Amino acid sequence: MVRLFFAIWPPAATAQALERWAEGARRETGGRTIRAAAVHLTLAFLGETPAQRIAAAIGAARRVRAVPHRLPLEEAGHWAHNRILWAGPREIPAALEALAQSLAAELARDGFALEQRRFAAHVTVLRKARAPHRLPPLPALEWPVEEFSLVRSTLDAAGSRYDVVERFPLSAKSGENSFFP
Ligand code: 2AM
Repeated sequence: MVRLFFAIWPPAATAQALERWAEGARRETGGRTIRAAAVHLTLAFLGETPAQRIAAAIGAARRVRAVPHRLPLEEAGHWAHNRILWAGPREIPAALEALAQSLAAELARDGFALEQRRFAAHVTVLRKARAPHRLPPLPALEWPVEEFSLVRSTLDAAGSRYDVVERFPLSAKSGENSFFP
């Protein structure tokens, strides 16, 4: 069995800025900041999956049709139920919602049982966080979404390690980004 999920990864500078911001917020919340290399936004969580199903997950993801877009991160918050501090968009961009929906539909067609709860686009930056009284303002963050990835998560002494199994580029709508002289 392997622990799998689909996610998008931010540019390194954005991930580093989020880690720095979380270090500041940690004075309020305690807990453990997510290191920059591990910062991501989960699109679909498969959980423990038989290794022989990896090919089916890749096949489903290759059928996804979604367009590149930008992901604004304008808001931060704390969830009491899982004690995470997160950053996310004020409103989920339509293209991101469409990407998550298309992926969920293609996975369902291949028999992957995903949770039915609504997609809550968020980036976890701190775990085991107390509710903050006040958070430092988020910096300006650039996140062009041009691909998504199937990722394997392995638990070790240092926490979760993430390894990209396969990447799936998003392609612009036909005609939009093409030029034939
Ligand atoms: P979290 O950051 O909100 O905890 C790898 O574990 C990724 O999968 C994390 O982004 C984590 O979200 C997400 N994840 C873990 N368990 C999940 C679940 N049961 N449903 C949806 N996402 C989950």
